[in-house]
Amino acid sequence: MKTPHSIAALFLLTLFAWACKDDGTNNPNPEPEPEVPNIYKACCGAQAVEEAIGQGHVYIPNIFTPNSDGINDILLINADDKIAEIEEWVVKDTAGNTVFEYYSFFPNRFEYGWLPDESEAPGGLYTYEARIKDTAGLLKTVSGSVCVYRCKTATDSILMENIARCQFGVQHDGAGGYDPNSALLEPDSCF
Ligand SMILES: [Ca+2]
Repeated sequence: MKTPHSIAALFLLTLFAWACKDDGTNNPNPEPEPEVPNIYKACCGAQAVEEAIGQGHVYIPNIFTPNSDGINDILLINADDKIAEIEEWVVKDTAGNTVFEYYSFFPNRFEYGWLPDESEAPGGLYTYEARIKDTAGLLKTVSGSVCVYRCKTATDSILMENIARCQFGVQHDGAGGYDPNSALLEPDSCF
């Protein structure tokens, strides 16, 4: 025969078992959340290209921000006046797909730069090769990497692990080089 004490104990045991049943919230070994890949992780990990070609010099930034705010929107091959022509410029994504190519054009011209929309080039790292000719006819191939950074939110900048190493188009010194003292001009809402 059950005593009032044993009934109370049974009630408490039942209550405990009910509270401890697996409802998905108290699993001691939950599945880890799938990690969202950091598309900007490798950005600015390598320096911008600053290269002498014969008597000429070129500067190609390692980041640009094609969000149509007028600041660092277009990737250009910047050069001094001893560079005559870019014979070929090919940009690829990390899978090796060509996303942009242009042939036989002058440096420093916005109309010959790369301004990709998001379907063409989502945010992330890209590589390129450019065959560049100086005014004496010397040809040299330069290669480098560049980050497409879309400035969607200020928190994107948290993903930019190498942000201090980013070198922007507006920091071209006007003679095929990088000027670390010039302002990058990007708004605080972006970085
Ligand atoms: Ca921009």
